[in-house]
Amino acid sequence: MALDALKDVVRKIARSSSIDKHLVDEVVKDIQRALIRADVNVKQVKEITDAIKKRALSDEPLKSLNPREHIIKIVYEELLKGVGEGLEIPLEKARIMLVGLQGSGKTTTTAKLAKYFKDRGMKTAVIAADTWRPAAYDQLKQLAESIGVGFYGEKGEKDAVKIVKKGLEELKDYDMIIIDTAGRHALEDELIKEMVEIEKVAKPDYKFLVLDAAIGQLASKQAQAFHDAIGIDGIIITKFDGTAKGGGALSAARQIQIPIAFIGSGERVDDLDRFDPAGFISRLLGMGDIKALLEKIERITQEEELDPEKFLKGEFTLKDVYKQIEAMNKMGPIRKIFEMLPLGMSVKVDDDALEMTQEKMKRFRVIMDSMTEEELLNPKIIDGSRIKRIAIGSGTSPQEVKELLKYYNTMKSLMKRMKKGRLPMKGLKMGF
Ligand SMILES: Nc1nc2c(ncn2[C@@H]2O[C@H](COP(=O)(O)OP(=O)(O)OP(=O)(O)O)[C@@H](O)[C@H]2O)c(=O)[nH]1
Ligand SMILES: [Mg+2]
Repeated sequence: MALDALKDVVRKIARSSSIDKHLVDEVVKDIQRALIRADVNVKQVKEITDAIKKRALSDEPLKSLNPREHIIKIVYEELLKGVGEGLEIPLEKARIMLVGLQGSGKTTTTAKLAKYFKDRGMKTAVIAADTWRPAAYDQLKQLAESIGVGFYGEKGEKDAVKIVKKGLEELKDYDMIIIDTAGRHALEDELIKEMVEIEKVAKPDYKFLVLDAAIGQLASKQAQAFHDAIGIDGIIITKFDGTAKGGGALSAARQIQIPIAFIGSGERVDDLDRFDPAGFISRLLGMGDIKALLEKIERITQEEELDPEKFLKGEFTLKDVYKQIEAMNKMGPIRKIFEMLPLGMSVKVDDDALEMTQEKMKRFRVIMDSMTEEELLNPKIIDGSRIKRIAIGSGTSPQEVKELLKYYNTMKSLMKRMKKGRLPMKGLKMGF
């Protein structure tokens, strides 16, 4: 991703021996290049980098920061100004209507949102109001079933407005209702007419435009057109994972002054994050997003009935590991968790050791069943001969037992690192 180059900029500043005009020029050029490559609007790039340059050479540094931290803080603040606002949706009864062009990710995002609100304790349902694409009904129905939320749709019915009307009646006991609509190749009159009619019936509290990040700078034109046609309350950027041009959609939101509500970065129903500008920029710069990570841990440990304090301290035994694995699985791929840690704070591990599949989980469970109570509570005592015994007892191999132990140890140290990150950071202290 082009924006990843921003992490290198921060590294460069952090490693520089002194801060002078030469370094500032270099840094500004690097940032310009990164933003332009990411398809951020050129005028905006100039605004951001001009401001960084001006402030870097004239602002009086805060006493608590060294000159390097001072520059990083300026870069952070000016980029933050450049992305515009986020939109926090209170967990109250509401209706959300998604609109967007064909293939932008509406149906997938409908499911992701449903999961998001369900995970936060809301009684959630979705309505399949895309009567344009024949497979749309099945796609959403399947997704809704897999995440366990309510669903309403009428296979074969061509009148989307009728479906929405009926759906709202059927689903009146639900708190959060998300409506998936049809897309078209372009914003044609027919699509506008349908959107307006659905809106009249649905009376959504939020109309979200789903924007594919891969369209880069075209995003601003598209967003403006939808906004003019039906009025948009927020933007959801999708496919942020698969494109170098994500900066285009980010700057579009800023240009037309519509908040970004969520960012989708993967095909799984969990790959959706609320857009928190500070956390987002912090992550982009490699400074991590400890706040979001802790929120996530808090929520998941609650679900799994684990003690978040112990979890974070790495105080757990193999007995807890099964629950831990479940909890970690819910947090999404380990790679994404690492992205939330500041650079230098992340532990070096190979992804394979932590990537957990259902099958691996089952095997780990069988292995744990062959351990004694003592071994489960104090895994340190598991030596070579015990490994052999456990492997034979569980019908696995010593290799697999070792893999479980490695998993356990890595998890422990990862949690300890996170705990450290929770300590109040002075200024912008980072783990370089
Ligand atoms: N990598 C990635 N793929 C995504 C993301 N969101 C959606 N997709 C994929 O994009 C494709 C289109 O997604 P849909 O949700 O069907 O798009 P849609 O807007 O409903 O499309 P129409 O109903 O045809 O208008 C699917 O293959 C999704 O898996 C994302 O955030 N990242
Ligand atoms: Mg769809």
